[in-house]
Amino acid sequence: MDGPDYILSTGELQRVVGEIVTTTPVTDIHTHIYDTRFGDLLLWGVDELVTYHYLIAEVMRAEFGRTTPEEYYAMPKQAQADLIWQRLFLDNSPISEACRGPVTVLAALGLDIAGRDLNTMREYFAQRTAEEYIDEVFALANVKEVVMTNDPFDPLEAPVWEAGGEGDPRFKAALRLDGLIVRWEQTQPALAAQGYDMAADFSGNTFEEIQRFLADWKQKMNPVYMAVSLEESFTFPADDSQAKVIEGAILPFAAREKLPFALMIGVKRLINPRLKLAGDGVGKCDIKAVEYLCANYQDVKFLVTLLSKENQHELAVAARKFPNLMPFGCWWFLNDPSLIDEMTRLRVELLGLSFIPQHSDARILDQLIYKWSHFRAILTRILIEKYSDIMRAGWIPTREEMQRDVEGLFGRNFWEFVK
Ligand code: FIX
Ligand code: ZN
Repeated sequence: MDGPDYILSTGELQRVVGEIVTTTPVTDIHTHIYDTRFGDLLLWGVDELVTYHYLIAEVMRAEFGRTTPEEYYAMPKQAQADLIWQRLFLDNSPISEACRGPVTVLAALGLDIAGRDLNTMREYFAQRTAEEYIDEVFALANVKEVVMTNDPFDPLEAPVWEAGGEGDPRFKAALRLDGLIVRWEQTQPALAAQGYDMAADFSGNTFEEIQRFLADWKQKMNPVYMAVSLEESFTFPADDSQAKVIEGAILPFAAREKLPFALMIGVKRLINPRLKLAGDGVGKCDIKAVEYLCANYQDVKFLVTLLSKENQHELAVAARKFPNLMPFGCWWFLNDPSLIDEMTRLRVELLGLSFIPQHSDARILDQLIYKWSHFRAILTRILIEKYSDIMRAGWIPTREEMQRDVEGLFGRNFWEFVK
C-alpha cells in the first residue's frame, strides 16, 4: 500500500505546489459579473476589457491636456477602447497591473498579441456567444463558481429577480445593501412608496420593516451573504443613519437568519467626480468600528475587506481575536503584485491558513483569467517559502496536506464560514 506522498526535495516542492495551486479550482467570493439571464449587465470582450474603469483613470493621465473626461465619456465604446489601446498599450508599454491584465487575457485566449491589432482581436469575440465564452473563461481561469454583486435597487437588475426562475448555478448571489445603508435618505421614500412602513427618522415599525425588505430579497435572491461598501470615515457605534440601519436592522437580521455580513471599508467616493466610476479614492478606516462589531455581535459572521494598505496589519490582528471575523481579498487598489505579496505573507504569518486570500472583483467576465493567474503565481511563491521553512525543521508536508491547505484557501474556508 502506498505510504504518504512526502515532499522530499526543494525542486519537487516547487513542482508540486505549482501544480496544486494551478489545478485547484477557485470559488471567487466577490465579483461584479452576472450570468446571462441578466443580459447586458454581463460585460465581456476586448472593448469592455480595455475600457475597464481602472484603465480609464490611467488613460486620463496619459491624455491630460488633450482629452477631457467629458470628451472621453462622450466617445462611442470602440473609440474609447481605441484611445486606451493606443495610449496605454502602443505609446507606452502595458506594464501597469491594469494594463498587464488584458495582455494576459488575450495571450491566454491564443490571440496574436505580438500583432497588437485591436480589430483583429475584436474578430475573435464577434464569433462567440456569451454562454460559450463563460464556459471558456471559467475553464481558463479554473474558477468553479463566483459570487455576484446583486443590487435590489438597480432598475436593470431588480426585474430579473422579480421575474424569478433559476440562474446558472455557478453564479451565486450576494445581497448588496449600499442603497439601504449608505443612501438611506434617498431610498427610504421609495421603499415607503412600495408599501414598507418606514419613516426617515426610524420611528414606528421602521426597523421591523427594513428586516421585512431584507427577508423579501433573501427570498428572491437566496444570497450567500449581505454586503455593503462603506467610506473610510465609517464609525460604529454612531448616531448617523448608516449606523442606525446596521444596528437596528442588518445585524439582528444577520444573526436571526445566520446570513453573514460583508463589510468593505475604505473607499473615498468620487474624489474626482469627472471620472465617474473611475473617480473613487482610498482612505485608512478606523479598525475600532470592525473590532466593536465583531466583539459586540459575536453571533454575526463578518466577512471583511479593507481598501487601505495601512489597515491590513490591524485587520489581521483583529482576526486573531475574533473567530467571527473572516478577512478576505486584496481589494481594488490593493490588487497589485507587490501589495498582494505583502498582504498574503502577513496573513499567512498571523493567521496560518484561516483566511480567504483573494477575490477578483471582476467587472468584465474575461478578467477572471488574469486576476486569478496573476494571484496564483504569487501564492505559489509564498507557499513554497512557507513549506520550505517547516521542511528545514524536519516537518515534511505530504502532497495531500498541501492540496487540503490550498482547497481551504480557494473555497472551503469561505463555504465553511458562511454555512
Ligand atoms: O464596492 C465595490 O464592490 C468595489 O469593488 C467597486 O465599487 C469598485 O468599482 C471595483 O470594481 C473595484 O475593483
Ligand atoms: Zn467590488
